[in-house]
Amino acid sequence: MSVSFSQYRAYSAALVGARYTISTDVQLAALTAAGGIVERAGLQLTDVALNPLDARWRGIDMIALVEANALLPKLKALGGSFELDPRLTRNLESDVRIVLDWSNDAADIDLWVDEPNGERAIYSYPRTLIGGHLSDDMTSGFGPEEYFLRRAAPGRYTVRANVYSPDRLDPNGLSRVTALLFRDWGRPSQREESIDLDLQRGQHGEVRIGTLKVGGEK
Ligand SMILES: [Ca+2]
Repeated sequence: MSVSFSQYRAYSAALVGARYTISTDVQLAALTAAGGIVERAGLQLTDVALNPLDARWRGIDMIALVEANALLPKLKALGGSFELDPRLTRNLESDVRIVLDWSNDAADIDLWVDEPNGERAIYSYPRTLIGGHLSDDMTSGFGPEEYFLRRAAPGRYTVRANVYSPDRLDPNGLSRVTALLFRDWGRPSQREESIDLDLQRGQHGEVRIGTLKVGGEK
């Protein structure tokens, strides 16, 4: 496979490693090891942010930058740090962040988010009136695609995946899409829900993944 594939795997592994480490109730004795994992993850994400991959991975640099910025304070809390160019250090916290990726190379799946006011964030309309921002449309590879909304209006946000190229799904088995739904991204109060959805052979069109509620409801 190409270099960009291995870079994507490094990106993906970095995220999984960092997420596992941070979500684990780390004991004092394990802090150093945990910090090392998060530090490596931060360096890998920074590398992806600074060295854009080929056209298959359009937009992954910005998504990696968002992840790297969120890792830095967590690593500092573990007693470590990693170098992040000051020009890339930003306050990228947000009320809502949604990330979609999928298990098959060369598949085109699209993240759609329906907002409370009836607008849909979609590749053809990536910037919505309330400030929703969809990352670049990935038309091959494994994703990710990201929806980012700094200040969310109250209401329901419905997350959908649109299977655009079903012929490229694995004909011999299931293909899986994974959505991560974050509230309070990059803040101490951050929380997330992970939703996996299996796609059948030949399945195409839109499929509802889940709903994220903001304000007014528990
Ligand atoms: Ca896509």
